[in-house]
Amino acid sequence: MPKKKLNMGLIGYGFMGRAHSNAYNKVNKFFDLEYEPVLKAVCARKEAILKPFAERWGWESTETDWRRLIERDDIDCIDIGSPNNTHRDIAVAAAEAGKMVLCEKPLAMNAAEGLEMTEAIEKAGVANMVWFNYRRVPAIALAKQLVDEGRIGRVFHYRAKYLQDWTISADVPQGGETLWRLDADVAGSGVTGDLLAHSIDTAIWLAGGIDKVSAMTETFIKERPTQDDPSVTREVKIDDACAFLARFNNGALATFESTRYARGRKNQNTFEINGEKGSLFFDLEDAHQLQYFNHDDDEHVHGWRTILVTDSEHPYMDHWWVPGCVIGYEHTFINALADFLQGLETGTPVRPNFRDALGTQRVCDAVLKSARTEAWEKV
Ligand code: SOE
Repeated sequence: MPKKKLNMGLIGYGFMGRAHSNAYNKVNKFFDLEYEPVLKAVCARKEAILKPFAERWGWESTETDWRRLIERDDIDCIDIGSPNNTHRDIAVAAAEAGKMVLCEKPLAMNAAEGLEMTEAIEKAGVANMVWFNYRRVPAIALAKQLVDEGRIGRVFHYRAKYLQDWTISADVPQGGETLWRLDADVAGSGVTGDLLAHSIDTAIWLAGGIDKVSAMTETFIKERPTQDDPSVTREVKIDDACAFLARFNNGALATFESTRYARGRKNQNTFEINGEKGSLFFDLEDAHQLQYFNHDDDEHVHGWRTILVTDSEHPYMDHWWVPGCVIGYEHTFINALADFLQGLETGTPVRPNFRDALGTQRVCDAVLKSARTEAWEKV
């Protein structure tokens, strides 16, 4: 049967531009889907970088103004892979033009923007998804399955860490094409929006909504040179590190920690959930494994088991290789895209949608507020 074509317009050619372009190229090779994304147009301001990017990834055309991309009748779906301070305007305009919208995380600079975007999307009634790609790590999806099957029972504790080390040197500049994550005017926040948003999205998915938080943040290096002009030094306004306590709506207690100053940690995203009947532990640096403790096991074999999440019975793995052959980071985007396309096919919309991501954004806002007020803040 001929596939239904979905004409994509991607904005951004950075890290996420590559990850998403790769997903568009691969998804129909590994998943049997009614829809097929067509790489219609990619958009970014710098044509000299854009043209070779488009050629490399197979984009049919280019635009240097996102408004023009949205105006085009031959584009069905806008994918926002540009820096955070562009998300709101693009998403609202795309929704008003009746386009489907995919958006990179975090949803917005703050919850007020996120609400505007969510309302525009819901008013337009367009299909949407936010790329919280770690939900599509098979081991994390398996954790969700085990929680939903009741295997760990009532949750008492949730413990999340998201650690990196790439900004320790004071020489790392801020702002500009590749280092906008260090510029609060472009990123909105530091590790809270960039890294903890992932941890919060996963936590809400696995353990339910968060009621209130008590946070502390620190900016270790107070001034940095700017990337575009290293002779100019500016104050750093992002949070380099953040730790917070949280209470879930269901009464569970949680701790979250994130930093870009954990020497030796490159992308260590972990969580442990302790429930009445069992516990789960995951570490993104060992992404193909899920650790599970089952209290119902006979006592003499009690112990943590390590599940190698590569069998065809495991989430997503029937689309990939034979048991024991692991998949990686880029596959999480392909899995997410497949879920989005399947949602169009079945009429059951994919999650996380804009409304879900707004929930995460609200937690981020409460965390940053609590760090300022030094008090517990309701989400
Ligand atoms: C930051 O270094 C970063 O690239 C995040 O922006 C991504 O969301 C995360 O998945 C990997 O780290």
